[in-house]
Amino acid sequence: MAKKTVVVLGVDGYLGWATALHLSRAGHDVVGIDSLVRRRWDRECGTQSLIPIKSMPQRVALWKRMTGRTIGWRQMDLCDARAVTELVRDVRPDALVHFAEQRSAPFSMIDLPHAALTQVNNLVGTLNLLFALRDHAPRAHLIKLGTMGEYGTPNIDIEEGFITITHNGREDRLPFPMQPGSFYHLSKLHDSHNIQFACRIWGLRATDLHQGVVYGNHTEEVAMHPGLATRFDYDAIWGTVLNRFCIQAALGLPLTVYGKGGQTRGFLDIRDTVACVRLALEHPAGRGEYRVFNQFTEQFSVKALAEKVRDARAAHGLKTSIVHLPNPRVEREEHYYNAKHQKLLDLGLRPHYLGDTLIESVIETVERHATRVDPVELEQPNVDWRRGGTAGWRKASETAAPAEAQPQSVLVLSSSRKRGRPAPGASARLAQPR
Ligand code: NAD
Ligand code: USQ
Repeated sequence: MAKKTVVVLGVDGYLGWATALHLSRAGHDVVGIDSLVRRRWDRECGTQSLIPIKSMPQRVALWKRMTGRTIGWRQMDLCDARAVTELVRDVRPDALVHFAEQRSAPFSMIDLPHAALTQVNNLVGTLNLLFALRDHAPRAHLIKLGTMGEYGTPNIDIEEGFITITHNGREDRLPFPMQPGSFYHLSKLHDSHNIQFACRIWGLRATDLHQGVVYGNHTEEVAMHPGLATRFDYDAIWGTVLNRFCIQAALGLPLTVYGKGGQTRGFLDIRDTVACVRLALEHPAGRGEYRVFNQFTEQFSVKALAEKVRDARAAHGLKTSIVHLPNPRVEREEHYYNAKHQKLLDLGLRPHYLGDTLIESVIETVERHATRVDPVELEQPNVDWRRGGTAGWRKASETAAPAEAQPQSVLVLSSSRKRGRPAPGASARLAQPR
C-alpha cells in the first residue's frame, strides 16, 4: 500500500476525528482541517457531546505522544476560498476526505436562516474545494461524504448512484432519481451534482460515499485513550436514531419512534465508516471518474431498531418501553426499501453487523458520562418539518450559561450495576408522564 498525503476536512467531528486516526495509524500522512463551527452550533442549540472531547491541539498532541505519528492541524473555514486554495497549493494532497458540512436534518429545518446557512456552508465549501483542485491538484482524489438520504424512499430498488433506463426505445445510464427529505439532505444532492459536473468538465476524480446512518462511538484508535474520544451526539437535533435509542434505554426512558416507525434506512457501525473511507482512498477513482458507493451494511426500520434495543435490554431483565410520537418530519412511514451496497464489499469491506454487544457498549458509555445527559433532549423532538423550530430548541443562548456548566444527575438502568436512586431533581424529570 503506497503512503498517501490526505487532508481530512471536518477533523473535529464525530466521523472526521475517528477517520483521521485510522488513516494515520494505517501509515498515511494526515492533515486535519476544521473551522470548529460545530462547537459553536452546539452552544447555540444548548447541546453537547455525551462524551467530553478535548480541543484539537490536545488531541493531536496526545496522538503524537501515543503513536509517534503527526496529524497536521489547521483551523480553517472551507467557505474561505483563499484559505482553501492555499491549503491545496501548500499540501498538494493525494486525496481529500470531505466531512466538513452542517450535517443535521433537523437543524436545517429550524427556519430560513438555518436552511440557508446549511446550503451555503455545504455548497460553497465544496465549490471552493473543486476550484482549488482544478487549479492546484487536478490529480487528487476527492472522497466526499454524501448520504443515502439523497435517494429518498422510492418504490423501486436503489442502485449505487446510476440506473440504466430504457425510454422510447433508447437506453442510457443516468444518475438515479433523487428525492431528499430535508434542506440538509438536499444540500448533499446539490453537492453531488456539482462534483459530478466538475469531474466531467475538468477531469477531476471523485468518490461520493452515500452513507447511511452511523452508530457507535468506538474504533480501535479512539479506544486507545479517553483523551482520543470522538464526539457522541444524542439530542433531538444532532443525535442519530440508534445512538438515541441506546441512550434512552440506558436511562430507562421510552424509545421515541417517530410515527408508525416503518421508515427504513441503511445503517453502519462507525468502525465500518473508517474502513470504507480507507478502502476508497486506497482504491482511487480514475481520472475524470465520478463514482458513487452506497456506504451502509444493513437496513432496518426504525421500529425494528427500537425492538432490537428493547430485546437486548430484556435479555438482562430490564424493561424498556417504546412510544410512537407524532412524527415531526414529513417522510413515508411505511414503504418499500431495498438499496444496493455491493461496491465496498467488492473492495474488501468486512462489516461489523449490529449486535447486542454494540448496544451494551453504548450503554456502558452512557454510564460513564451520565452526569452530562440532559433527559429533556431525549424526550420530545424540537424541530418540526412543517412549522420549524418549536419552543425549546435554542436553550443555551437563552439561558446564557453554557451547557457544559450544567451537569444533570440521571439514573442509568444498567445490567452490570445495582440500580441506584436518582438525584431528586432527576427522578422528578424522568417520572413525568408523557
Ligand atoms: P459532525 O458535525 O460531527 O462533524 C462535521 C465537522 O465539520 C465539524 O467538526 C464542523 O466543525 C466541521 N465543519 C462544518 N462546516 C465547516 C466549514 N465550512 N469549514 C470547516 N469545517 C466545517 O458530523 P459527522 O457526524 O462527523 O458527519 C461528517 C460528515 O458525514 C457530514 O458531511 C455528514 O453529512 C456525513 N454523514 C454523517 C452521518 C452520520 O450518521 N453521522 C451519516 C451519513 C453522512
Ligand atoms: N427517528 C425516530 N426517532 C428519533 C430520531 C429519529 O424515529 O428519536 C427517525 C427519523 O424520523 C428518521 C430516521 O429515524 O426516519 C433517521 O433519523 P436520524 O436522525 O437518525 O437520521 P437523519 O436525519 O436521516 O440524518 C443522519 C445524519 C446525517 C446523515 C443521515 C444518513 O445526521 O448526517 O446524512 O443520517 S441517511 O439517513 O441515510 O440519509
